[in-house]
Amino acid sequence: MTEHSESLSQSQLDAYWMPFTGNRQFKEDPRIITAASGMYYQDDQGRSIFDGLSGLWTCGFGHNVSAINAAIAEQAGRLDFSPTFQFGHPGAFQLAERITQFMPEGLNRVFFCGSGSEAADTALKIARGYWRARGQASKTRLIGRAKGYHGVNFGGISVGGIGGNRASFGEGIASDHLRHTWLKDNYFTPGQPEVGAELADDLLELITLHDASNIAAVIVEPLSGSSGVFPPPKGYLQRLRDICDQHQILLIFDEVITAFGRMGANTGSEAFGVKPDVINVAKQLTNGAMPMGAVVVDQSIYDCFMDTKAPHYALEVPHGYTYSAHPLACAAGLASLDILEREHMIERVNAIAPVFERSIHQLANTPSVVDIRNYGLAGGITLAPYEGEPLRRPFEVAMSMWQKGFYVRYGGDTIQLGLPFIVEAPQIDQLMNALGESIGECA
Ligand code: PXG
Ligand code: PLP
Repeated sequence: MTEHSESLSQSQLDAYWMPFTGNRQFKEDPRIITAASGMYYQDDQGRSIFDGLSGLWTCGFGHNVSAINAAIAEQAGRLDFSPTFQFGHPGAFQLAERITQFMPEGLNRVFFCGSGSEAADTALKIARGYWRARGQASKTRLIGRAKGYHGVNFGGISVGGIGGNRASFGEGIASDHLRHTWLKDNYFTPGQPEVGAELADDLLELITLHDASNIAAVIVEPLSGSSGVFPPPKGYLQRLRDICDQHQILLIFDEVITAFGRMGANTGSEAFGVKPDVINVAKQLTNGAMPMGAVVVDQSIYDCFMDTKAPHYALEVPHGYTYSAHPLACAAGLASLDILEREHMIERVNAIAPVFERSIHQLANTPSVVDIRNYGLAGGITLAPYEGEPLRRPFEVAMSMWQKGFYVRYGGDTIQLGLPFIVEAPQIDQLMNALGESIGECA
């Protein structure tokens, strides 16, 4: 029996409650991926499908990277699991130091977790704990931004700014939101938009409302990914940084999508030239081969926790996950960061990003395209809603693309593209031609 002829029973299909999926539609018409290599998946019909989102923004180097697989296998044969509460294994320390080599100067202490959502809640707790350790326990308020995505845990959805992810779940953590930066004046701007830096002044209004003595941190994605790829307006992030500095508010960059190459730089911080106090990473850290997230903090934050009068054996922060710094994830992370460097992945992104930019913006005149945005190897296309059914068109476009042999992400009113770092011009052409056709079909 070939691998792609294996079929799933109805009761197997029924048993799995799929994440962020229309389960009823999926189970009527399953899309089953059985294998992957390089930039292509194989489905259970034996078709080859181009990976237009690098997994879920995870697999920039392509799939089944032999050096990563070998590192995981080697680690599994030596130390499969090890408790990381009160004990350590070498890979955790090695990966922590390795990560800091990709971070801005001073961000050199790393707390591990299992995902981007855990990174968000970890960073928010660190921010509150930091001010408490500094004797400013009233600084608890957390500020996010509209259209922000910080995962799905309670902290993350509270600061997150995607209504659909929060509205069903009742009270969260007290938080406020800056306005998003998606302005009509900027529609169809390649790269960073010119207009909108002044939107950072929303933070000043929130400071007037709450007083800085009650605000712990602002968390933003330097480029909002999940809600549709929104690069920051020129000057916007610097303005946020300046206001945070003036008012002693921590600035957290959620770089779960932007770190480790997708922006054509080590981080979004580097790409956009603004240094936060905390950077969250996940996804590309292991090229998606193992689940892992991390929160990287400025040394002054770590030092503040260590500067305590509590006994030296006491916990400085009562926080951590069973799978924090899992040995297999650490092995995958070390192998991935080696590849990022050795195979000049960031240079590759920078070389191909202009081709991607030209190509995606050629869809501008396609009917029902409202806006197109891009930066590095991330792209977002907003589509006009069908009357009364705002979410249907992107879904139909993505399904049409799947039929044509391309995986693209749809969410809300947008189609998102996150091409593998190893993509070349012919694949970009094929993808955009197919996408133009699919959008046309759903007009
Ligand atoms: N922060 C950011 C900025 C993210 O992009 C998370 C946190 C949460 O990470 P986890 O590992 O808990 O999922 C993310 C994840 C999409 C898409 O299609 C984006 C994400 C996840 C799945 C799909 O844009 N972002
Ligand atoms: N729930 C229970 C009952 C547990 O024992 C634990 C961990 O020991 C957790 C939740 C947390 O799990 P994790 O550390 O994987 O986040």
